Amino acid sequence: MGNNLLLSITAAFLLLYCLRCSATVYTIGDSSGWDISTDLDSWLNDKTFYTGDTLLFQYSQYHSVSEVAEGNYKGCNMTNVLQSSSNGNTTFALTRPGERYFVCGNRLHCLGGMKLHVHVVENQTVPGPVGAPTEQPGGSLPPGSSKSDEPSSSVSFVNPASLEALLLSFIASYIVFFS
Ligand SMILES: [Cu+2]
Repeated sequence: MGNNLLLSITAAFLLLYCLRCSATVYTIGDSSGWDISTDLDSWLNDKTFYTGDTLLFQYSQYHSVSEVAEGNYKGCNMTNVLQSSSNGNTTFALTRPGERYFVCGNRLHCLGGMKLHVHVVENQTVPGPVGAPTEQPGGSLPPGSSKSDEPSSSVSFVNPASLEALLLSFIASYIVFFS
């Protein structure tokens, strides 16, 4: 009995987790890392970046990573850097849809191709109009609250509402007890 309860709780957590496990951590260049020799264009092939994903830059002491605006990216212009790091292990969270531009802080490396342009799309559960800013105020989702102005038929998997958690644990219990 106690075992079943534990199992259903575990199952519920696994289900909840998997509904949101689409978030991916991308290691730039995979095993080659963020390096002048890495073919970043090939690495970018067939990759789609969604909000919630994370970019991981791993690099040697000869490199760094800076996020810059589009114009600076094109010209490898290192003024007005948005954010920068040189600790060899840097993550950038893709929190909103749009364009992100990264360059190596060494301008010669950047000119040699050590630069990365990432197009971030809204997580697929929210189809929304293309190019329109998200209408959620700051993306703040207080736990346990539900939006009353949304049609009840469209339950978004992005929002870990408590109702959803409750439903999931019921489903999990059902699976455990009848298997
Ligand atoms: Cu470099």
